[in-house]
Amino acid sequence: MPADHAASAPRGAFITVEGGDGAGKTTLVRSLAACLSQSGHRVRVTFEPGGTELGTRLRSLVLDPELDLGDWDETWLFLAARASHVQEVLNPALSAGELVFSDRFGDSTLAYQGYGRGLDLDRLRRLNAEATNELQPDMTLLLDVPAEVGLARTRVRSSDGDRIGDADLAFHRRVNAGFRALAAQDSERITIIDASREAPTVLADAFEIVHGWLDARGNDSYNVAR
Ligand code: Z5A
Repeated sequence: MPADHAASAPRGAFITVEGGDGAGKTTLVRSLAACLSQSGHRVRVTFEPGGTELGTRLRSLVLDPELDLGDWDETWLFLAARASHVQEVLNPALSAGELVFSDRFGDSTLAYQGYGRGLDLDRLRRLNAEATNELQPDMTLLLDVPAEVGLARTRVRSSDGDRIGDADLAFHRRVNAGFRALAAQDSERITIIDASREAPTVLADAFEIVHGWLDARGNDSYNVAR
């Protein structure tokens, strides 16, 4: 592509929502997307593991409580799902100028497989960079809730177990502490939101943060109201 075309090509915005199990990510992403669509943004909602045919199949494998998987085997499955998600969903949507929300992305691998399982963080960062071809979120909202509160929410919703959700409380506490450590290391990108409050309060905070960030960024190619 000629340089002048590359400079003027639309590029959407990529926002991820992260947090431990039951933090309220799915609830927030859906309602945030609805609010932003109503204010004229072209919004895409997607999630990991999933969002593609391969991702959906890998998701059922990696969460299957009957399957005995090693920690690195588990990691490769998440990375393969991510690579297809980037190629088939995220890059095309961003190239089309959309405002993309992903329920989980690379920080989940660092928090769960790195801080939770104890795998080498530098290696995980390198593998994440390879799987995503270096795609990084422009902004990340980290929903922070005590592990026991999040797990209680998911257990009220469903009694079906999964390989990762069923890990012990100490594992989920390490994951949450890992997310907070990632936010401390990259405070420009990651904003922590107290997700122990009621869902409408969490939504109001998140909307203000995202709206303010979009205004400050000033690039409204993903805004059809332009
Ligand atoms: N995983 C990994 O290990 N490595 C990776 O690289 C990636 C993922 C990408 C994905 O399964 C699993 O894979 C996940 C991490 C791991 N671990 N597990 N298990 P998943 O997508 O099924 O799991 P999840 O991401 O944790 O989703 P979740 O359990 O559905 O949680 P959530 O999306 O954060 O919460 P929610 O569905 O919006 O809400 C849960 C319930 O709480 C529901 O009944 C809501 O109505 C309620 N809720 C939501 N917000 C609130 C508030 N604010 N107050 C009270 N109740 C609320």
